[in-house]
Order: sequence, then structure tokens, then C-alpha cells
Amino acid sequence: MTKPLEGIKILDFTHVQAGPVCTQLLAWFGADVIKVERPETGDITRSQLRDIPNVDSLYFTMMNGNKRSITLDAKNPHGQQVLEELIKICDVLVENFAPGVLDRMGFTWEKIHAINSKIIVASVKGFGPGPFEDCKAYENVAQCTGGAASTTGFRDGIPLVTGAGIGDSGTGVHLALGIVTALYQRTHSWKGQRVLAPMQDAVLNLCRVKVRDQQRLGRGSLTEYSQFGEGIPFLDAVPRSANDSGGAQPGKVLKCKGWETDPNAYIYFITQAQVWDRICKVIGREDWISDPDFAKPPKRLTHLREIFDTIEAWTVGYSKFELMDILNKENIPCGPVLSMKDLLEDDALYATGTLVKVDHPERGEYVTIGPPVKLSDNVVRVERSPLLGEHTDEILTDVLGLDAQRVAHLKASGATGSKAFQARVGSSR
Ligand code: CAO
Repeated sequence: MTKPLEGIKILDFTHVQAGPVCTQLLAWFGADVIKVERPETGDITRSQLRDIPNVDSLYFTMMNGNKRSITLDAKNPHGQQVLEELIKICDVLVENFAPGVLDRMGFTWEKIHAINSKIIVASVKGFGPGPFEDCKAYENVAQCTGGAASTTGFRDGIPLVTGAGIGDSGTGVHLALGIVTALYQRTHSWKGQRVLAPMQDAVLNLCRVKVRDQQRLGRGSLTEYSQFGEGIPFLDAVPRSANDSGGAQPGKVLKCKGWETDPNAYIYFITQAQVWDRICKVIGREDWISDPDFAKPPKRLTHLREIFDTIEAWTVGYSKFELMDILNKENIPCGPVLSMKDLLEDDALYATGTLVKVDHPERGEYVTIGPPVKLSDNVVRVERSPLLGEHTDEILTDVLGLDAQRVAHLKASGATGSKAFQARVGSSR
């Protein structure tokens, strides 16, 4: 069976998280991803947060599966020549360097486009055109500047960043969509284009409901926020709403059996209007079904604290998994707070390929996250990340068709790394 992106060659000039997540997705969908890395160090994450000495970190291995790695010094004239040859034959160049880095390497859009008018150049930057466009950015910078931090946390606490990589991985996913869209457009425009995914914009896009609320705030209180029911006035910006639901169905994180010792013995409980009667019955408060203060959603808004306190007095008698069972039988939407340990022990996630065990020649077996999007005609085989420069020879000879003499000349020039580095790489394989 052919892969959806079979035949597409990606020149992967990405590092850290946002770019690598994007190209890994494309690799799972069948693109040939050639990761260009700086000799000696490679992608900086190879050596960051290592759990095993001298072995590629999980930070790296989990973002770079199904790719090939070539080491190239982009500042060496021979390395630049190889890059030009790769640009000639690739469909997409993806990069997430700091603003201006690619230009300083000598690869401006104009030059890349002149080499290959059909290539798509896709970039992650911290910001789009504007006052911050020259600034570097990391995950939490994006969360703070994209509206996530100011709306996350408790009302009386400081802004919080979330553990989910919405700035990095979130932007990478946005970029992947931009790339496949540009590839599709190229099938009738016959030319490449630039694709830009600024991290601030991606986070703001994910904070869409808060942008909604900012505009609603101009016309009155946000009645579904618990602070409304508690009589606390709103200021001029969307407040942090703790665990309030972002939609019109009030919800809250509630304690479950064992919460005193287990920090994750909690469940998210949604008082969905459609099943209010069932909620009242299951928690033993049938009287609320006809009580004028509780029967209709608008009336309930000023009683949310009492409602959730009462529900919690019931949930605390059961484990989060027992509650999942009881509540789903009644069609009541809820979600147990699953720890990373819970998730990594979940056989169902392995069965669907969302969690995958892969073998690595240096670290042994590790768990990685496979494609979270499943295509019925694309069976993905998740493969380990490449070692630094593992495919340098293969790419020079098989992909670029260079002869042995040219390869030897290139290596002697230091374009793929110093002699000592090449000897180290060679001896470790
Ligand atoms: N050969 C030679 N040089 C190379 C090279 C190669 N193969 N690959 C990278 N380099 C060089 C670059 O040319 C650059 O050198 P100069 O500054 O001298 O031009 C240098 O490596 C560093 O690049 P950088 O500025 O992108 O890296 P940094 O570690 O200083 O910053 C980051 C990292 C992420 C803050 C920055 O790249 C950035 O803001 N990127 C855009 C936003 C983004 O993607 N952030 C998400 C990161 S995930 O948390």
C-alpha cells in the first residue's frame, strides 16, 4: 500500500520541539524526512535532559522517529553546496531557527526559490511580522504571549503555563497542516510558497474560546465562570478560571476516593444540561429536578458552588475509575484525571498505536507517542530516531547520487564533521 505522502522529500532543518514534531508527523504519513544536523552536537535536544549518559535523550528520540540524519556544516562552503543540491531535489524545507539564521547561512527565500521554484519553505517562528518578529521563543514564551498563561490558573494566583506543549507541539501541528495544504495547492499552481506558523498565533488560535470571552466581557459578566456565581466582579480582561469549563456546560475537578494520598484521585465532572435529571438521581438529589433554583441551567449558575460541593460529597466515595463506569452508564460526561503513569500503563493506547514501544541500538526499548491521527489507508510503522549522522553516506550516495570521490572530498573538507567526529561516528556503528 502506498503512503499518503510517499514520494515527498522533506529537508528537515528543525531542532528542539516545534519543528521536529511537525516533520515527524509528515514522516509517519510517508514523507522521506532528511534531518540535517550540525556535526558534533546535532540537534541540541540529543544531549538535553539525558536519562542515560552519552545516549540520545528521550527528548530527542520522541520527536525524531522515522527520519534519516545527515550531518552537514551549513557554514562550510562544501556543506552549503550539498545543501543546495538537497534543496534542488526536495519538496519542502522545514526550519525553526531563530529569525534571520537561515538568511545568515546564505539561504534566503529568494535564493532557495531560485534553486527550486517548486519548493515549499515552512517555518516556525516565535512571532509573525510586528514588534516581536526578531525575538527568539520557547514554549512558555508562546504560552505567555499567546493568551494561555493569563487565562490559566486560579483567580487569586499568578498566571500559569500548562504542561501540554501547546506552543511547541501545537505550532508544529499547525505547520504540518500548512505544509500539506501548500503541497496540495502546488498540484495545480506548480510553484512553491512560504508557510509560516508563528507560535504566538498558534497558541492564540488554541485560546479561541478566551478571545470569545474577551468580547463577551464587553457586554456583561461571564455567567458560566464560577466567579459570577460567587459574586466576584470581573475586571476588564478575561480572568483565570481555574477548572471551570470553557463551554456552556459547567464542570469542575472533583475529589475521588483516595485523594488524601493520591494527587491524581480526581475526576472532571460536567453537569451537562441534557442529563441533569440523571445527575440528580445518581447523586441522590432527586429534589433538585423540580426545585426552581436548580431545575433550569440559568438558575443553577448562582448555585454552582453548592452543586459541585454536593456532587463532590458523593464522588469522594468512589475511585475515579468506578465513577467513570457509573457515570458513563448514565451518559453523564466525565473524565478521570489520569497520571502519566496511568497513561503509560494503558493497554488500549498501545493497541491503537498511540503509544508505541520501539527499540534503540544505544538506549534499548523506549516508549514513544505514535500518530494521534489515524488514516484508515495508512498503517504507520513507528521507527526509532536516527543516530547523529547515521545516514550521511546513504543520503550523499543514494539520494544525491554523489560518487565515492566526491564523498571522500566532502568528508576531507570537514563539511560532514571533523575527522575525529567522523571516526567516532564510524566506530560506534
Ligand atoms: N551547520 C552550521 N550551523 C548551524 C547548523 C548547521 N547544520 N544548524 C544550526 N546552526 C547554527 C545557526 O546557523 C545559528 O548560528 P548563527 O546564530 O551564528 O547564525 C546557530 O546554529 C543557532 O541557531 P538558533 O539561533 O536558531 O538557535 P538557539 O539555540 O540560539 O535558539 C531557539 C533556539 C529555539 C530559541 C530559536 O531557534 C528560535 O527562536 N526558533 C524559532 C522559534 C521556535 O521554533 N521555538 C521553539 C523551540 S522548541 O521549544
